[in-house]
Amino acid sequence: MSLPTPDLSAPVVKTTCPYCGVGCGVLATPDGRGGVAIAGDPDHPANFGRLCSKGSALGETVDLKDRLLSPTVDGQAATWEGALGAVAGGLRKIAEQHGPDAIAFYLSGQLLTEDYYVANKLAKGFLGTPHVDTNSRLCMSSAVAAHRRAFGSDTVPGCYEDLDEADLIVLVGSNAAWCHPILFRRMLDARQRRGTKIVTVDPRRTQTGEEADLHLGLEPGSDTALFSGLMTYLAGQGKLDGRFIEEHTAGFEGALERARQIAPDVAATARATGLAEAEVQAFFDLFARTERVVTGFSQGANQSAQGTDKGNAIINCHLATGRIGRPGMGPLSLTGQPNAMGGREVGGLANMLAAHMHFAPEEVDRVRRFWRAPNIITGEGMKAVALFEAIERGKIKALWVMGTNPLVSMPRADRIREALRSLDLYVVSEAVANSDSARATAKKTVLLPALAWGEKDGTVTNSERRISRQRAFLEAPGQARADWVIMSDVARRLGHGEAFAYTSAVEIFREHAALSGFENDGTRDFDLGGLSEIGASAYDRHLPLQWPVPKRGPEAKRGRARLFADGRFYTFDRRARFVAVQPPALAQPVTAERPLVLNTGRIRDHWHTMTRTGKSQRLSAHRAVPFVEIHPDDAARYRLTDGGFARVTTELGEAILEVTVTDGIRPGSIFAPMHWSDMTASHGRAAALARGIPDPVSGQPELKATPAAIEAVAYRSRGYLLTREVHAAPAGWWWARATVEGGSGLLFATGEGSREMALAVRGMFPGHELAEYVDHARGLYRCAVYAGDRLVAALAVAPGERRPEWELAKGVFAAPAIEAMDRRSLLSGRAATASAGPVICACHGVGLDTINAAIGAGAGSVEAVGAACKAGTNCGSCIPEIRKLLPQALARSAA
Ligand SMILES: Nc1nc2c(c(=O)[nH]1)N[C@H]1C(S)=C(S)[C@@H](COP(=O)(O)OP(=O)(O)OC[C@H]3O[C@@H](n4cnc5c(=O)[nH]c(N)nc54)[C@H](O)[C@@H]3O)O[C@H]1N2
Ligand SMILES: Nc1nc2c(c(=O)[nH]1)N[C@H]1C(S)=C(S)[C@@H](COP(=O)(O)OP(=O)(O)OC[C@H]3O[C@@H](n4cnc5c(=O)[nH]c(N)nc54)[C@H](O)[C@@H]3O)O[C@H]1N2
Ligand code: SF4
Ligand SMILES: [Mo]
Repeated sequence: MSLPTPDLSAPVVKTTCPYCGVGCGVLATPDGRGGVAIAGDPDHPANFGRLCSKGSALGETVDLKDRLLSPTVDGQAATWEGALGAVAGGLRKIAEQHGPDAIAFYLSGQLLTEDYYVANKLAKGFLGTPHVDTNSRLCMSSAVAAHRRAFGSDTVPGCYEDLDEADLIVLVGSNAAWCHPILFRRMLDARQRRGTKIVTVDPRRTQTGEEADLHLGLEPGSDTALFSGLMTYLAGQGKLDGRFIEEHTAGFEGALERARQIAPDVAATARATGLAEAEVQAFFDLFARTERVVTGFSQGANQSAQGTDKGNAIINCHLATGRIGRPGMGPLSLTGQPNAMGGREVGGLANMLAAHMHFAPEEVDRVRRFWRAPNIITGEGMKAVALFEAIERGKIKALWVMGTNPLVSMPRADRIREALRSLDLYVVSEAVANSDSARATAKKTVLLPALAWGEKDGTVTNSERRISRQRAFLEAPGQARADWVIMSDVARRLGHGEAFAYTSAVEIFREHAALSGFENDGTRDFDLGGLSEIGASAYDRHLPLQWPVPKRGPEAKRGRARLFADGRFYTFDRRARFVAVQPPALAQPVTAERPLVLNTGRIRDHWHTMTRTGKSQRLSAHRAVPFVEIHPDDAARYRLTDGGFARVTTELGEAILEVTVTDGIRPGSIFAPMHWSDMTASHGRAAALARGIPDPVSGQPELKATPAAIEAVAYRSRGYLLTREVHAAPAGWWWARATVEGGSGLLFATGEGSREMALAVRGMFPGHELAEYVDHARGLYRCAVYAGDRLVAALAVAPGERRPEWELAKGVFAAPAIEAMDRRSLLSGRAATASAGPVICACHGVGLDTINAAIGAGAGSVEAVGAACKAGTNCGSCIPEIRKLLPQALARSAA
């Protein structure tokens, strides 16, 4: 078939950031040579021109290095004909032999709505397998379940403008300063403009907590006690909205009674959450006396064995005060992925059918008729955790993974890798060739090259139900194809050509919109009926629009910012439901053997498994190695030192991580980022250590609280190696890889001394000129490798206690030509000029030492620091860190 060709004549293309659920508008200006200049879109209502560090660095991630550019079958290059034949043939055979429900799809909130729609339709209507789930199970499914229990539908009631108009913003289990940076800036703006108070609820004091007016560092997993206590308190203080409860809700009495049992008063709440009474009292007072409250919640709530109850405990407090659907108030689920919402809209979760419809017989029949589906499914499929367990048991014979990297991001990932081997067919649609999941193998393994951001066309929906366009501005590279094109081709080979005869994304969008409006008449929240006849040029010009967009009525063209202002919900009696929640309990208590609670999550500048942000040297500078955060008391107990190494062990395996000692974490807890994989580190896959016990309602696995043990690990030497091309680390090293300007950097630790290292290095670069500094008595070795005048590698080895500082060498390595002075400083390890220190501001590459120097020289505010050294003046993601440095540096210079 002929593929849609992007219009490359327009110099500036309006598109949407492919990272978080804020959904910022991006202006992309391709340079015609495969590169692109990136700016924020001033007209986009999610960001009004701003971009965070990740969005700003998008231009550094579009090169074709590491890309999967042609199909492969069992590791051998294949034609599309061959690869698609293998997929279609395999699926047909497995369906015939074992039934269609031996086939599973594992999709992603990073697919475009059009891709997602086609996957869902193919699996649930035509192949006839219900086993379609997505990484959104690990991400948003508890919020979905909480919405459905409370509202009868998966509806986000409010919008971003509510943050501008709130007087109190409560953030529960959200590190928005790092994970939703542009929304967080909006919250800080509200504070500046109208004095909005910000409260954070998180066992860790993150950068978000640092910025908050009140930080509640509660015990892991105790959120239902906090919000039960709040409900009890609001009732006791006469702060409930009796009329709203009476007219628009059901189940209040039971929920309040349960809340009173869990947390009868402030003191009991404090005990159950490990907070001080005064903190609890301050929060309750603030909530009680402030009408305009938005409660944002994210993974500290969702990724929990009580995730759904946490969501409902929050929603209960909003329903009880009638603070929903009106400007400046409401619960607001902060979605993670760029199209977490779009996936829910098409029905990508195993417990949904399509277009926010489930499995009532009339819904199944409606979807069947609309699709003219020969094999419509009639009930729910397995959710992610159960689905991968079914692979282990041999029940699933074929798995198609699309747009996600489960061998890094699924709990129990090491077990899953083993299980995949026994699959008869394992298909991976990927943009990169070397992701951990693309390198796994089964009896038959097919890799299909997918178009990536900038090359593909379609829509995404952000946290506030706003549908925006992603537009292509680069040529399709190699043989890569859009995911929907690939799937439609497979459908055709299976004899379903007519139902998948799409020739462009807009045709799919129209069908998706039409299904949402089909026999709807206001009975379902999700309705894009008004867009079901959108023409190709209107779709191309499509402006960001918030659903519902029904066919008739005032919202037909404009969409709608808020729902539920009329107090009418999507339950059968149109009343919202209070939910009686469970008292807090961790899914797995800690034991003497595993006494710590392992919490996992994100850092500022990396996205998930780093297949994209890992390409950017700017984004790799902020945190270059996988690490574990631990409280000073625990560090002392386990004899760990800041900057040293620790082995973190759970029942699932182990990781070796650099230790960060911080009082931002509670004693008894440790935190490790989820980002490092086998691609980027030797022992850094912290995400795989999670046990992932699912929430009983949503099936979302617990990823924030796995019992763990920790112990110190000592290496004799540590060092760095900078090379022009990626250099494989010798077996036996601990290593982490980061992209640096001009090449690739390896930070390593080994059991060898400087003497052995010197010998090894000489063998690594035969035929090159080596300049060395050797001091084996002190365990030091430094070496610069030249090819003529060109610096091709630089290495330093030092005793194992601390990582040798590499900022200076990185600076020399980045320079196009090397000066004599630089040659000397590479070997001496001392800068000819002052070093900038570790990078704080990724956009302008400003280091810690530079910022401290600016403060020392009199810059007394974030703005003054920006004026002095540019730090924090582009995306602002580092402003919280700069603000934290201010008092420290001022105190130092005063002393
Ligand atoms: N930089 C960056 N931004 C991202 C992403 C990324 O990879 N990198 N990913 C995106 C995606 S898909 C998602 S889902 C979002 C996630 O965004 P967030 O949910 O903000 O991020 P996390 O770091 O996963 O977890 C948030 C916080 O939950 C806290 N927490 C742990 N246990 C508990 C608990 O029991 N109660 C409470 N109240 N809090 C707890 C953790 O300490 C952590 O600070 O970020 C999105 N944005
Ligand atoms: N322990 C622990 N585990 C976690 C979490 C946690 O907090 N702790 N968070 C969970 C959450 S919230 C999430 S969202 C997941 C995220 O985890 P994943 O979804 O596994 O992470 P990504 O790295 O975003 O994977 C996306 C993959 O799709 C590929 N890709 C990019 N563009 C395209 C495209 O257009 N088409 C196709 N077919 N492929 C493409 C990328 O190269 C990449 O390999 O991790 C979950 N796992
Ligand atoms: S906040 Fe950052 S990562 Fe999220 S959409 Fe905006 S620019 Fe992209
Ligand atoms: Mo997520």
